[in-house]
Amino acid sequence: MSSIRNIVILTGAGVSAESGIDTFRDGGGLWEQHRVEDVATPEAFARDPDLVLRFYDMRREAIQTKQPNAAHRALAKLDAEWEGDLLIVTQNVDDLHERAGAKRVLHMHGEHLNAWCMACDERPRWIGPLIDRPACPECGEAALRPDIVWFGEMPYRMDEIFAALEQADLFVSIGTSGAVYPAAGFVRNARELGVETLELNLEPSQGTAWFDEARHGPASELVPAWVEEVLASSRT
Ligand code: BJW
Repeated sequence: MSSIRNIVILTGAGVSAESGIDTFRDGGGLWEQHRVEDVATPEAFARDPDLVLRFYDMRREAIQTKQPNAAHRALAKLDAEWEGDLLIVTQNVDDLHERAGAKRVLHMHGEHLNAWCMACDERPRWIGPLIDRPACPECGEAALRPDIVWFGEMPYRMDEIFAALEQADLFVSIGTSGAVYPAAGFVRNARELGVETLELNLEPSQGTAWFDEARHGPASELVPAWVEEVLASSRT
């Protein structure tokens, strides 16, 4: 591991699970309470905007009461101390990586605390509800939607992600089921590029066979232990 300089880390809902934020596909996860096609597609928003806005207003409010856990803090420590390139590509739409202190974070599926104005294309910071159709602070139009990448929409900053994978020596996937593409394909992209791959997840993900190594258990235990390991190896 001492030859590792550039790291790409993919995180998913499992990283925030121990902060009390529901995952998507575990028992009791979000999709058991709401059919995904009812809330997380552009078609659903066109069909029933009130349902979709209420769903996201509820979750935007809830995440503001949650706190980062040991996994977020360990990744923030790695971000602060790692001298090589490092990119935390998160599928999560909460802000717990940032609140733990991480700086090199890319939100490929958007952010709860942004709105997206469909009239002027600006993405203002947004902490309150959208259900009452507030005016966009930039253009004044009542055309704000959650800044969330729904099924069928293009995830953000894919060029930056692939550029980071091309330079990476290590790809680590943490707390994600490997069910949603293109993120689920990153492990195969990394392998094709000759990048070492590691999975840290509660249980084997759908893509677990693609990883060089997989460790299974809670992120709050696996991630701090791995971070200490990788930082120690960089000092030898
Ligand atoms: C723990 C833990 C603990 C628990 N410690 N671990 C057929 C084949 C292939 C692809 C497609 C297809 N049909 C359609 C597609 C494309 C589609 C897709 O992938 N669909 C699949 C369902 C098949 N993808 C898209 O549409 C994407 N766009 C796209 O593809 O554009 C075209 C394109 C092509 C080529 C290149 C680039 C682009 C957009 C996807 C948008 C995803 N959006 C969502 C919803 C956001 C809205 C919201 O938040 O409400 O994003 S879906 C949802 O899933 C959310 C998540 O970010 C994402 C991933 O979920 P995640 O994070 O993996 O959570 P879970 O719950 O699935 O897993 C949690 C894991 O944690 C589990 O494994 C647990 O065991 C573990 N865990 N506790 C450690 N304590």
